[in-house]
Amino acid sequence: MDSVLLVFFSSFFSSTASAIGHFTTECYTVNGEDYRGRQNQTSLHGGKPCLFWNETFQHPYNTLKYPNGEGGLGAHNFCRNPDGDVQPWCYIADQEDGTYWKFCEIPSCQMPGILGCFKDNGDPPPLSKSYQTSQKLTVQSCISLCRNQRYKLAGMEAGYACFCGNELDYHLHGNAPSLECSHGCFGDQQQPCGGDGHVIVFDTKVGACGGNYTAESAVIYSPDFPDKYAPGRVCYWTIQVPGASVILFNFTFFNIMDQADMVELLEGYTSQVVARFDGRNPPREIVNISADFVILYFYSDRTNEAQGFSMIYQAYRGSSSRSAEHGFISDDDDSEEATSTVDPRSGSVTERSNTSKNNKSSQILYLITSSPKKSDKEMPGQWLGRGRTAAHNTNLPPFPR
Ligand SMILES: *[C@@H]1O[C@H](CO)[C@@H](O)[C@H](O)[C@H]1NC(C)=O
Ligand SMILES: *[C@@H]1O[C@H](CO)[C@@H](O)[C@H](O)[C@H]1NC(C)=O
Ligand SMILES: *[C@@H]1O[C@H](CO)[C@@H](O)[C@H](O)[C@H]1NC(C)=O
Ligand SMILES: *[C@@H]1O[C@H](CO)[C@@H](O)[C@H](O)[C@H]1NC(C)=O
Ligand SMILES: *[C@@H]1O[C@H](CO)[C@@H](O)[C@H](O)[C@H]1NC(C)=O
Ligand SMILES: *[C@@H]1O[C@H](CO)[C@@H](O)[C@H](O)[C@H]1NC(C)=O
Ligand SMILES: *[C@@H]1O[C@H](CO)[C@@H](O)[C@H](O)[C@H]1NC(C)=O
Ligand SMILES: [Ca+2]
Repeated sequence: MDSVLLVFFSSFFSSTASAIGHFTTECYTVNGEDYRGRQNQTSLHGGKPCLFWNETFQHPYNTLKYPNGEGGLGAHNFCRNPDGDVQPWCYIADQEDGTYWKFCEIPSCQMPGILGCFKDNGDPPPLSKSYQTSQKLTVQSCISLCRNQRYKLAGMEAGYACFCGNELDYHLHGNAPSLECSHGCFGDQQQPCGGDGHVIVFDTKVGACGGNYTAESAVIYSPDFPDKYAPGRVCYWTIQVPGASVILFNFTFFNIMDQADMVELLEGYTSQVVARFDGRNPPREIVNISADFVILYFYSDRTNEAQGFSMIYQAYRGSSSRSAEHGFISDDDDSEEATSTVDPRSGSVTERSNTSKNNKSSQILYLITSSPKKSDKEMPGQWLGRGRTAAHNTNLPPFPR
């Protein structure tokens, strides 16, 4: 299953190489509110040209009203999602039918974990194992339903229908443009829940509270993502990549408002906390940890929930950052002793890893050293301004646009 997904992802996101990982998408949120790419027409094939945000003063979203780059607006005409709609969009020159904005079909903007949008003519349905409808459907309510029944895939259709299954016949059910799946969920109009005769399919790992990762690269989402994380969540994920000497962690989206909720990265064998993030201390750069085993920990208290985070990690072997650029893991050579001395400047972490200790993993007692209570008092870092997503959605009015 994982290899099927990997093949799918790598063929889907094959256009450009990113600084980290093989996920070359420009979007890590389900609705592309984090899209900061440069597509300036509503579709690459025969789309309408987008208007410049610094010239759309007849409409609610423009650079006079949002002069500080809120929602990614600026003196450009790139597709954006400043109001938390289901997809990035832009204003277009007025049409005769009264249309003055359009969703953008952006191939490079697809949250990892979405397998795609597929046609469903019902015979057979793309995901056939379990089926439910709900007037309060959200992406995560469907994913949770399927995950709790141990299915690997969850599909949403027409805003209120949820399907579960383990396999999807990509050939039988053609891939459709994401626009066809941009019907708002009945339980949250900002999330896409498929369309008429179209099902949007997610990996049920999205938004799970914990998990075990061994791939050299993957994306991990906060619990309940893309919904807000629930109160009282305590989750941990193990990231253990045999043969790795360095694992890099890039938080591509981070929206945690309060100081009690937090994310930690722990060295796997010692359970030593190497990085801690919360509302006042969001991640500002990539975290390098020289180890082959890291624990990601999340805690939320009983108030003030937020959307959480998405994080991509990439493991490397080799002893310099130069070789790290090319050093994808080959799993048969674990004789090399890791002697990585990653530059300890600016918040990065230097740790020795010992590949001969790999077998400890199966016996390790997951001991989270910093209990939430303890952490309240020893909060590192200082107030340096909000995380890049903190101002998002909160001060922008909803419709009309
Ligand atoms: C982290 O990931 C984002 C999204 O892929 C990317 O734009 C950014 O450049 C990465 N950060 C670094 C330092 O590579
Ligand atoms: C869109 O961007 C491309 C490349 O940057 C540019 O050549 C083109 O003129 C732009 N189109 C519009 C409508 O601004
Ligand atoms: C808007 O921005 C574009 C690109 O920076 C610029 O060419 C144009 O003159 C600007 N329009 C106004 C009204 O300032
Ligand atoms: C991860 O592995 C641990 C230890 O083997 C196991 O107890 C736990 O259930 C696993 N978690 C998941 C989500 O598979
Ligand atoms: C983290 O590792 C990357 C790749 O090895 C390197 O480019 C970057 O400079 C490192 N960052 C720090 C702060 O050492
Ligand atoms: C690695 O672990 C082995 C066995 O636990 C130990 O003998 C060796 O000194 C360790 N090497 C390093 C670099 O820590
Ligand atoms: C690690 O575990 C594997 C299988 O679990 C075993 O074959 C191997 O001998 C172990 N290696 C060490 C160094 O204990
Ligand atoms: Ca909280």
